[in-house]
Amino acid sequence: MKLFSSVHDVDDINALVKEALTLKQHPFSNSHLGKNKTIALVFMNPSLRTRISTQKAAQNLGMNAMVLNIDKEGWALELQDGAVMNGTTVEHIREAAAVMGEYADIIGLRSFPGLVDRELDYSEDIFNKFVKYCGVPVVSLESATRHPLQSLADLVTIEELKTKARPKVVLTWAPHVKALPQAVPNSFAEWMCRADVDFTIAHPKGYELNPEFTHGATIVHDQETALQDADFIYVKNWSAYEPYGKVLGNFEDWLLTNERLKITNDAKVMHCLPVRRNVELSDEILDGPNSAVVHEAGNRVWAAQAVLKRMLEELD
Ligand code: AN0
Ligand code: CP
Repeated sequence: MKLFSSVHDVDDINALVKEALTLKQHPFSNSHLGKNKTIALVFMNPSLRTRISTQKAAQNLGMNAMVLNIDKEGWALELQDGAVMNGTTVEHIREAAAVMGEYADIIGLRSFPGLVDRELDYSEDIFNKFVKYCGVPVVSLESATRHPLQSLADLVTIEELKTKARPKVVLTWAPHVKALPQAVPNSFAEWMCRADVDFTIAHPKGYELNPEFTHGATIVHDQETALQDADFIYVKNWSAYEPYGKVLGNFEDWLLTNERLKITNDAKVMHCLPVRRNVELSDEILDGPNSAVVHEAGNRVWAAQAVLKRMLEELD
């Protein structure tokens, strides 16, 4: 694997899930694969889980991991081709990415969307430029429109915790105080539409995701209807796709409660984290027996390790 930016970069998602679960049982079974290999984890935005789980995954494979918070510790990057750089930007992504490619065998990149220009965000301008100029395999640590390591960890979690062959999985929108990217729900939907699950998306009217990601899902605008007999509930806020990046209203009644869990099949509740308590998810759910959020975050290591293993196996 030379690129991990979406589900489209994976031939067989079930095999990758299986690989992650095998690595969870035997974390150090491939610890020679990454000997003398280096991964650079480049962050243009904050992170807790992605940064540490990917670092740990790399270490389990015997790699060296270097982390650069380029937004805080690097030079201000210019992204425009042909720019006359007489303003605040100090270094062009052409040189910055190429130089990092000299130091690393694999690069991980996190680059959130601006949520202003939809066309620009959905063209994955920053991520694609980085891939083009760095010249080494790249793994997405969440780009403008997708978060594939999260989605793989989510699928691993569902595979582990499911109690029937084809569970019902519901992605539900939740309230938030800020405009958040569509990357996590886009990506989750894209993976679930290819997994062996019965997949429903619930959101208030106006929060429709780009249909490119949701093709094949059942989409409803009533949370209660969606939750009927659900085995997994994936809670996430996102801003509108149209009008792009906007918060359309509070919809406080979309906050999941224990009362609402009663109509589910004792559903496990998932969230990628970080979560705002009592805004996106209630204390009673997060502290209750149905919460799978910490378990899910733990699986980020095995998802990252499965992907890095595939990349290391194909390094020149
Ligand atoms: C980010 C998002 O919603 O994409 C990162 C989630 C992993 N969340 C926030 O900015 C709170
Ligand atoms: N879920 C996730 O990607 O968390 P971080 O933003 O903390 O990396």
